[in-house]
Amino acid sequence: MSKRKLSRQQRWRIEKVQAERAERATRHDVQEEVLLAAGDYGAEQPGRVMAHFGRTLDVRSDVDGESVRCHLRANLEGLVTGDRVVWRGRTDAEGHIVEGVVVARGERESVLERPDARHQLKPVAANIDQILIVFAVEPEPHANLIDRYLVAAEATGIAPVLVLNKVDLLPDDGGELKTLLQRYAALGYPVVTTSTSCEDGLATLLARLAGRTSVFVGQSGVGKSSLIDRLLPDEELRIGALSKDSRKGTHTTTTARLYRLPAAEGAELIDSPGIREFGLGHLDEQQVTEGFVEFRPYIGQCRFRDCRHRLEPGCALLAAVEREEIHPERFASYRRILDSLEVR
Ligand SMILES: Nc1nc2c(ncn2[C@@H]2O[C@H](COP(=O)(O)OP(=O)(O)OP(=O)(O)O)[C@@H](O)[C@H]2O)c(=O)[nH]1
Ligand SMILES: [Mg+2]
Ligand SMILES: [Zn+2]
Repeated sequence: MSKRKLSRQQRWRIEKVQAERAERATRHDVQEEVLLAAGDYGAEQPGRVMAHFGRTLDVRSDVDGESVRCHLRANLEGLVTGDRVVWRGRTDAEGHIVEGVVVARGERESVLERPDARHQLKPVAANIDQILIVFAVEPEPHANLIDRYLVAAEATGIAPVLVLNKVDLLPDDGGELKTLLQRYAALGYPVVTTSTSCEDGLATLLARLAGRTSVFVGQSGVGKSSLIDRLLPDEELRIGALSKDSRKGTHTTTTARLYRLPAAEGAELIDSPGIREFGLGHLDEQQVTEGFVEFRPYIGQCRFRDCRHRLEPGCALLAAVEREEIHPERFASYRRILDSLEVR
């Protein structure tokens, strides 16, 4: 009996030792794997995505403000400019961070999305307070382009601002565009007129940018990158803002990039590639209707609950157009957008 007991105790001891050994071994394996995966990467630290280049990103450290080229953990997809991230840096012999790896994405306060060629919504930039819709005297904006941008902006819930650039090319009387701009100002939209050759406009723009993260959107060639180039004092900061495409002789921007503007306190501005056509196929009819801010008081006031505001009797929107409380061109624009949704 005692013999058996002893052996049982022994067995128990042996098992215990083996179990401890096994546990130590797996723990060691895990540690080793972590060390291997991390290489000589340092501690986790917070940062912000400054630009996105497919497989790699530029991340600015929140700690020292330096930008580092980073690659991504395999499971991290869909990061965009403006995203807050957690990353780790790898240092060289002198202790300089030479590259990094992004290990996690932070919560997004807001995200600007844009439909791609296949009408699929794709995020363009994150954590934005303000969308600056840039248009210009040249290329001349087609009739309802601004309305499309405004509807898209209203749907994101991020405040839009209209920026008319190249006012140096305006006729002396201001022309039709000035009149158009006044119409939007009357709707309550902040409006800024700029030219890369006019300090006044640039100062007004800077004042609007202070203390916020803004994104420039608009057609190609309206001068988004040129404006950023003028707002950045430092040659070094301007990298990429106006890198010339030598084949086409243009400055076409290909990736969204975040700039900090030292000329205004806390101003961050994201440049984004121009787009030929701003599709609204991702929105439904109600979102488009609500995207016209001056329609809002009349929504739900029509005689028929399912009123589509075409020819229906008792339509509150049509009546408001009749009374000139809604501008007929804005209403026509609204109709055009709805028709374009139906084509798809
Ligand atoms: N006359 C005039 N020309 C301007 C002004 N701002 C920009 N330009 C010119 O407009 C052209 C296009 O400017 P960009 O800054 O590349 O335009 P962008 O909006 O960044 O274009 P994408 O990157 O393709 O979206 C350039 O030839 C600029 O020199 C301006 O205020 N006045
Ligand atoms: Mg550009
Ligand atoms: Zn109606």
